[in-house]
Amino acid sequence: MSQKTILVTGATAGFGAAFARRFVADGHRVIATGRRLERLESLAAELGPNLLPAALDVTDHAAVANFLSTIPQAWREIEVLINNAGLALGLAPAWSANLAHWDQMIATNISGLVHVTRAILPGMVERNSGTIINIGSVAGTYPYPGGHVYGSTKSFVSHFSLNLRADLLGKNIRVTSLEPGLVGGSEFSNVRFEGDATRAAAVYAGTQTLTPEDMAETAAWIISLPAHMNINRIEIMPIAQASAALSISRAAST
Ligand code: NDP
Ligand code: 8X3
Repeated sequence: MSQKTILVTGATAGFGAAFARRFVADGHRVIATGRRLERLESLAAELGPNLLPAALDVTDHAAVANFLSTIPQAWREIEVLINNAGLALGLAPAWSANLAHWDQMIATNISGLVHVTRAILPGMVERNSGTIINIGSVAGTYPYPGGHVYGSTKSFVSHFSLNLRADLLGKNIRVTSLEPGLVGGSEFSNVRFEGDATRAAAVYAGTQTLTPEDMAETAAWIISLPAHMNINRIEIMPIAQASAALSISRAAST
């Protein structure tokens, strides 16, 4: 196995921290980014010199554009980019949802992801080598009440990934949209419900969810595949989840 330099966005919690732990354990070097630098420094203390902590808010377009120039030269040839930073905010119906929440989801899950991609991709093209894993969601394929903008940002992630492949045809650069269902053990629902721990815990109550480590296992598999193999999209649910959402309102009068 050759050592790769891997950039993970949103490595302060959940999937991102699990990616960092798994990739370092597998012998790779990880640039762990996010807004909460103290979390990244704790990861560095835990994982040693193969973890480079670097604060990066993906919605700060100037910081993203300058990012490579701010890290040591020896870490700038990114072989794997994991576009993981993302969030859902709220579950209110579209007519009463908080517009600031919608803006923040779009700024993070769409604009942030494309700006990071645009900053890292030219180096991959120059070297004719690289793998990008974009973290989508089953919410990008299956609608659910209150999912409106969050789900649509993840539809964007899936289709952007396929479109990148169209541009990259003929180059040795892989792009995958990794689309999980219910994953516990992260801060996702705490963020969605703005710190309401009881409501967040209820999302995972009485069921066996996927885990951030399952996501890391999947990403480790994707990057370990022979270079000619590209996983375009991969959708994963826990056995306890299925799509069964088509519904009919019977309340209308005839
Ligand atoms: P967490 O809330 O645990 O982690 C989200 C990460 O994103 C944090 O590290 C956070 O870091 C980072 N982040 C948020 N906003 C920004 C920003 N502006 N700039 C940089 N980093 C940011 O959630 P998960 O680990 O569960 O989610 C990871 C990804 O997986 C997300 O894209 C999510 O949509 C997706 N997903 C999650 C599922 C689940 O059920 N948990 C299922 C399907 C997809 P910080 O706050 O320090 O900046
Ligand atoms: C996270 C999964 O179903 O909560 O993307 O939207 S879901």
